[in-house]
Amino acid sequence: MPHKVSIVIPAKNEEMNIGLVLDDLNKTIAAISGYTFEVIVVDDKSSDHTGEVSAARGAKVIRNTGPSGKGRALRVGFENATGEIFIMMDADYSHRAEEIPRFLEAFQSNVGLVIGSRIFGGSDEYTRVRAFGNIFLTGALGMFLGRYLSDALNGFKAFRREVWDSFHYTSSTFEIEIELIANTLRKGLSVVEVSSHERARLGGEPKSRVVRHGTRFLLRIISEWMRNKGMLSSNAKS
Ligand SMILES: Nc1nc2c(ncn2[C@@H]2O[C@H](COP(=O)(O)OP(=O)(O)O)[C@@H](O)[C@H]2O)c(=O)[nH]1
Ligand SMILES: [Mg+2]
Repeated sequence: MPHKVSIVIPAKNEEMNIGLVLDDLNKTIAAISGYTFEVIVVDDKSSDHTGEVSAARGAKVIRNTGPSGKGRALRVGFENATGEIFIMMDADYSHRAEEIPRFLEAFQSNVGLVIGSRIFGGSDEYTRVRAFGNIFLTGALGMFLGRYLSDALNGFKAFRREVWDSFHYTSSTFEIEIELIANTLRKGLSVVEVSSHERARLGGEPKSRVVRHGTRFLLRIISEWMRNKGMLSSNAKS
């Protein structure tokens, strides 16, 4: 039986980009053998045609009817995903679907999570502030959680279903990147990186804010560390 892969794309007001993202994705997955795929777009009360554009390209569109946020949207998407491997990628055309085979090939026996690294692959979107923030936060994650990576924060990730199923996730926004890494390590699985090139967002407005979300990343790193030390209650599913 081929492995089933669920690709989950959080999208808020991305009508300018999501069509091209899904065109590339559909072309890529059609050429990959040995796996079956489902594509889920989680639309979050978009005021444009994100949902319609996605459905027209064959994606399963799920609406996040609760409060908005990338983390909340991804949680809704994973909850509805039926694959054994989950991939998350952005709707703004910054992640390259052609790299997906590289992520899938990285799943050796004990690998739980694969991260696309912009340090190896380069980024067209990095400002100095963003680059510094990413290096600082990725270093802080290494110090607190004991796994030194090059690019913890990239939203292009693939992970085993058990990394999702074994825990109750609570992230509302972008800090879900940290929660995924912490839970993979907690499960005793390894986190590896593959080279990934980030394009600049094609159109529309970015939703992340350096200070607001940078602070959330840091607080999340510290709270995951406290959880490891037993200072916070466990988030494992009973
Ligand atoms: N569904 C949903 N998606 C979101 C939300 N905020 C951000 N995203 C999506 O998350 C991805 C990354 O967001 P982006 O604004 O490009 O931030 P970046 O991380 O700075 O590149 C994009 O696909 C966005 O559409 C949200 O509140 N709801
Ligand atoms: Mg982006």
